[in-house]
Amino acid sequence: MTNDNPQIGIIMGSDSDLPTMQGAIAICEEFEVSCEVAIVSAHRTPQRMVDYAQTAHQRGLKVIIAGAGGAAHLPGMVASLTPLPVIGVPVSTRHLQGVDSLYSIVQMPGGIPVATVAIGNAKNAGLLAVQILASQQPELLERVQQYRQTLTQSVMDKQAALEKSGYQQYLSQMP
Ligand code: RP5
Repeated sequence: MTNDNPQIGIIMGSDSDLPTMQGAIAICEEFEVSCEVAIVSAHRTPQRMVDYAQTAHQRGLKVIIAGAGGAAHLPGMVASLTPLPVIGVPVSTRHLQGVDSLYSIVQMPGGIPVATVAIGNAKNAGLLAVQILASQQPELLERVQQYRQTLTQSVMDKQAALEKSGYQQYLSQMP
Protein backbone atom coordinates (compact mmCIF):
# COMPACT_ATOMS: atom_id res chain seq x y z
CA MET A 1 0.00 0.00 0.00
CA THR A 2 1.33 3.42 -0.91
CA ASN A 3 -0.77 6.42 0.08
CA ASP A 4 -0.46 10.07 -0.81
CA ASN A 5 1.62 12.02 1.68
CA PRO A 6 2.73 9.00 3.71
CA GLN A 7 3.65 9.63 7.34
CA ILE A 8 5.13 6.21 8.03
CA GLY A 9 7.68 4.50 5.83
CA ILE A 10 7.65 0.71 6.07
CA ILE A 11 10.75 -0.77 4.49
CA MET A 12 12.20 -4.25 4.37
CA GLY A 13 15.33 -5.89 3.09
CA SER A 14 13.56 -8.40 0.88
CA ASP A 15 10.12 -9.33 -0.35
CA SER A 16 10.53 -12.43 1.82
CA ASP A 17 10.08 -10.07 4.80
CA LEU A 18 6.65 -8.93 3.60
CA PRO A 19 4.62 -11.65 5.34
CA THR A 20 6.14 -10.44 8.62
CA MET A 21 5.91 -6.76 7.83
CA GLN A 22 2.24 -6.91 6.87
CA GLY A 23 1.53 -6.67 10.59
CA ALA A 24 2.73 -3.06 10.55
CA ILE A 25 0.83 -2.30 7.34
CA ALA A 26 -2.37 -3.66 8.88
CA ILE A 27 -2.00 -1.33 11.87
CA CYS A 28 -1.55 1.68 9.57
CA GLU A 29 -4.71 0.64 7.76
CA GLU A 30 -6.60 0.14 11.00
CA PHE A 31 -5.65 3.61 12.28
CA GLU A 32 -6.05 5.13 8.81
CA VAL A 33 -2.51 6.50 8.87
CA SER A 34 -0.92 6.89 5.47
CA CYS A 35 2.15 4.78 4.87
CA GLU A 36 4.41 3.73 2.07
CA VAL A 37 5.82 0.24 1.65
CA ALA A 38 9.14 -0.40 -0.07
CA ILE A 39 11.83 -3.04 -0.50
CA VAL A 40 15.12 -1.39 0.38
CA SER A 41 18.07 -3.71 0.81
CA ALA A 42 21.13 -2.47 2.69
CA HIS A 43 23.48 -4.83 0.85
CA ARG A 44 21.72 -5.39 -2.49
CA THR A 45 20.61 -1.80 -3.10
CA PRO A 46 22.91 0.26 -0.86
CA GLN A 47 22.58 3.48 -2.85
CA ARG A 48 18.79 3.17 -2.84
CA MET A 49 18.94 2.77 0.95
CA VAL A 50 21.05 5.92 1.28
CA ASP A 51 18.75 7.90 -1.00
CA TYR A 52 15.62 6.64 0.77
CA ALA A 53 16.88 7.43 4.26
CA GLN A 54 18.42 10.81 3.46
CA THR A 55 15.28 12.13 1.74
CA ALA A 56 12.69 10.55 4.06
CA HIS A 57 12.12 13.60 6.27
CA GLN A 58 12.06 15.94 3.26
CA ARG A 59 9.30 13.81 1.74
CA GLY A 60 7.19 14.22 4.86
CA LEU A 61 7.74 10.90 6.57
CA LYS A 62 7.67 11.10 10.37
CA VAL A 63 8.71 7.57 11.36
CA ILE A 64 10.43 4.69 9.57
CA ILE A 65 9.79 1.04 10.34
CA ALA A 66 12.56 -1.17 8.98
CA GLY A 67 12.38 -4.97 8.96
CA ALA A 68 15.28 -7.25 8.14
CA GLY A 69 16.54 -10.73 8.81
CA GLY A 70 19.94 -12.34 9.43
CA ALA A 71 22.80 -9.85 9.47
CA ALA A 72 20.09 -7.25 9.71
CA HIS A 73 21.93 -3.99 9.17
CA LEU A 74 19.10 -2.13 7.38
CA PRO A 75 17.48 -0.51 10.45
CA GLY A 76 20.78 0.68 11.92
CA MET A 77 22.11 1.98 8.63
CA VAL A 78 18.88 3.81 7.88
CA ALA A 79 18.89 5.26 11.40
CA SER A 80 22.40 6.59 10.79
CA LEU A 81 21.20 8.38 7.65
CA THR A 82 17.99 10.01 8.88
CA PRO A 83 17.00 12.26 11.78
CA LEU A 84 13.64 10.45 11.98
CA PRO A 85 12.92 7.79 14.61
CA VAL A 86 13.52 4.29 13.29
CA ILE A 87 11.78 1.19 14.59
CA GLY A 88 13.49 -2.10 13.79
CA VAL A 89 11.65 -5.37 13.25
CA PRO A 90 13.84 -8.48 13.59
CA VAL A 91 12.55 -10.95 10.99
CA SER A 92 12.72 -14.63 11.91
CA THR A 93 15.30 -16.71 10.05
CA ARG A 94 15.58 -20.36 9.13
CA HIS A 95 18.84 -21.19 10.89
CA LEU A 96 18.78 -18.97 13.99
CA GLN A 97 15.05 -18.26 14.27
CA GLY A 98 15.60 -14.49 14.20
CA VAL A 99 17.95 -14.27 17.19
CA ASP A 100 20.60 -13.14 14.70
CA SER A 101 18.23 -10.44 13.42
CA LEU A 102 17.33 -9.36 16.95
CA TYR A 103 20.92 -8.99 18.09
CA SER A 104 21.89 -7.22 14.87
CA ILE A 105 19.14 -4.65 15.29
CA VAL A 106 18.90 -4.14 19.04
CA GLN A 107 22.59 -3.83 19.89
CA MET A 108 23.15 -0.38 18.40
CA PRO A 109 26.09 1.48 19.90
CA GLY A 110 25.33 4.77 21.66
CA GLY A 111 24.39 7.75 19.49
CA ILE A 112 22.20 6.13 16.85
CA PRO A 113 19.14 4.53 18.44
CA VAL A 114 16.89 1.94 16.82
CA ALA A 115 13.72 1.17 18.78
CA THR A 116 13.52 -2.61 18.46
CA VAL A 117 10.42 -4.77 18.80
CA ALA A 118 10.23 -8.51 19.41
CA ILE A 119 11.17 -11.01 16.72
CA GLY A 120 8.46 -10.95 14.06
CA ASN A 121 6.34 -8.41 15.91
CA ALA A 122 5.72 -5.87 13.16
CA LYS A 123 2.33 -5.22 14.71
CA ASN A 124 4.00 -3.57 17.70
CA ALA A 125 6.24 -1.59 15.37
CA GLY A 126 3.13 -0.26 13.66
CA LEU A 127 1.53 0.59 16.98
CA LEU A 128 4.65 2.35 18.24
CA ALA A 129 4.86 4.37 15.03
CA VAL A 130 1.21 5.37 15.37
CA GLN A 131 1.78 6.36 19.00
CA ILE A 132 4.75 8.53 18.00
CA LEU A 133 2.52 10.33 15.51
CA ALA A 134 -0.31 10.48 18.03
CA SER A 135 1.79 12.49 20.47
CA GLN A 136 1.31 15.43 18.07
CA GLN A 137 -2.17 14.52 16.76
CA PRO A 138 -5.02 14.64 19.33
CA GLU A 139 -7.49 12.70 17.14
CA LEU A 140 -5.02 9.89 16.67
CA LEU A 141 -4.25 9.92 20.38
CA GLU A 142 -7.93 9.38 21.06
CA ARG A 143 -7.95 6.40 18.68
CA VAL A 144 -4.98 4.90 20.50
CA GLN A 145 -6.92 5.23 23.76
CA GLN A 146 -9.93 3.54 22.14
CA TYR A 147 -7.71 0.73 20.85
CA ARG A 148 -6.45 0.13 24.39
CA GLN A 149 -10.03 -0.05 25.60
CA THR A 150 -10.81 -2.75 23.04
CA LEU A 151 -7.85 -4.76 24.37
CA THR A 152 -9.18 -4.45 27.90
CA GLN A 153 -12.68 -5.38 26.79
CA SER A 154 -11.48 -8.46 24.91
CA VAL A 155 -9.84 -9.78 28.09
CA MET A 156 -12.98 -9.11 30.12
CA ASP A 157 -15.10 -10.88 27.50
CA LYS A 158 -12.81 -13.91 27.70
CA GLN A 159 -13.01 -13.86 31.50
CA ALA A 160 -16.80 -13.83 31.34
CA ALA A 161 -16.80 -16.75 28.89
CA LEU A 162 -14.35 -18.68 31.06
CA GLU A 163 -16.49 -18.21 34.13
CA LYS A 164 -19.63 -19.20 32.26
CA SER A 165 -18.36 -22.36 30.57
CA GLY A 166 -15.67 -23.55 32.98
CA TYR A 167 -12.08 -24.09 32.00
CA GLN A 168 -12.49 -27.54 30.42
CA GLN A 169 -15.15 -26.48 27.90
CA TYR A 170 -13.29 -23.21 27.30
CA LEU A 171 -10.11 -25.17 26.56
CA SER A 172 -11.94 -27.53 24.19
CA GLN A 173 -13.20 -24.57 22.16
CA MET A 174 -9.85 -22.91 21.82
CA PRO A 175 -8.34 -23.02 18.33
C1 RP5 B 1 17.77 -9.78 4.45
O1 RP5 B 1 18.06 -11.09 4.13
C2 RP5 B 1 16.30 -9.62 4.32
O2 RP5 B 1 15.82 -8.69 5.24
C3 RP5 B 1 15.74 -10.99 4.53
O3 RP5 B 1 15.18 -11.12 5.83
C4 RP5 B 1 16.95 -11.90 4.42
C5 RP5 B 1 16.79 -12.95 3.34
O4 RP5 B 1 16.52 -12.31 2.12
P1 RP5 B 1 16.13 -13.17 0.82
O5 RP5 B 1 17.30 -14.05 0.55
O6 RP5 B 1 14.89 -13.95 1.19
O7 RP5 B 1 15.86 -12.19 -0.28
O8 RP5 B 1 18.42 -8.89 3.62
